[in-house]
Amino acid sequence: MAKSKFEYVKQFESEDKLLPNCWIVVRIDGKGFHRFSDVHNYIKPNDDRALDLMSKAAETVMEEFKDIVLAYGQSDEYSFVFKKTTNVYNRRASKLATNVVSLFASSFVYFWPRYFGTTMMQYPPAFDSRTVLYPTDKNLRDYLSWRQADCHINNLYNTCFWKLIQEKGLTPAESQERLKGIENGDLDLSLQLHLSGSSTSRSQSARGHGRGMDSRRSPQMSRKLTRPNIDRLHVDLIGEQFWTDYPDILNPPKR
Ligand SMILES: Nc1nc2c(ncn2[C@@H]2O[C@H](COP(=O)(O)OP(=O)(O)O)[C@@H](O)[C@H]2O)c(=O)[nH]1
Ligand SMILES: [Mg+2]
Repeated sequence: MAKSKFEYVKQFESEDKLLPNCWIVVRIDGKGFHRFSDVHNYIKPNDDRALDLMSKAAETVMEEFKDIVLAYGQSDEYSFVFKKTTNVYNRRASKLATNVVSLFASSFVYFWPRYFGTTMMQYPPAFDSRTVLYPTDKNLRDYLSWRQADCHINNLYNTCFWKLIQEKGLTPAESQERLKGIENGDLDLSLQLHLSGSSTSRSQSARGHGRGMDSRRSPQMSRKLTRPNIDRLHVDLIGEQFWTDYPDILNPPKR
């Protein structure tokens, strides 16, 4: 068929194919969730309904994209790790980022009533998305450690901040002042779940399955989710144990 004279405009589209042989991480993050969480009366500092809804949306993304080997989430963000050899959307960065984030956002809205009951959503939330390449396994593990360390630090601070307000009657300004200059190591709290964030792994042959999970959340965490091989875990990603228990994540079996 003859091409129209307008066809040339296609040349303005830029090529954004990601390098081969690298881990692809797509990270999504809620836009203005400081306000969104306030407007919807999220429990401070951690609202389990919100965290569970985020994990449900992440699982929906994993059901659609079979090449995601691991997802890690905390607060209003989620990271999705695609296996190195994935060829989904021909590794086009914008296709990957936009499809993941739009499915995540629509799932967040779709499943909202399941987690928030009669609490109405007051306005439509938005999420941003980016793709990042990690050439080595170490880079990937360091990336996940970075996000989990961020989760620890924020939770230590937030938990102390809100405890001083809720239990000691301080104002937010007084609480902030009190915590100024205190080292993270001194904020000694046993909040394993909230400190760890949520990981969702696709494990074909996890050795020692179930180890390292937080027992306080055991009914939920030991539950098999919609797809039989997607598990919701609350584990330490920084140490060695998780990677020993789930060797398939870094070395997915060939299909
Ligand atoms: N109260 C509460 N707030 C949360 C929770 N999860 C996320 N948030 C809020 O969401 C914000 C997310 O951080 P960030 O992405 O940096 O801020 P944003 O630019 O406003 O989205 C946090 O600072 C909190 O205000 C939660 O479980 N409870
Ligand atoms: Mg945000």
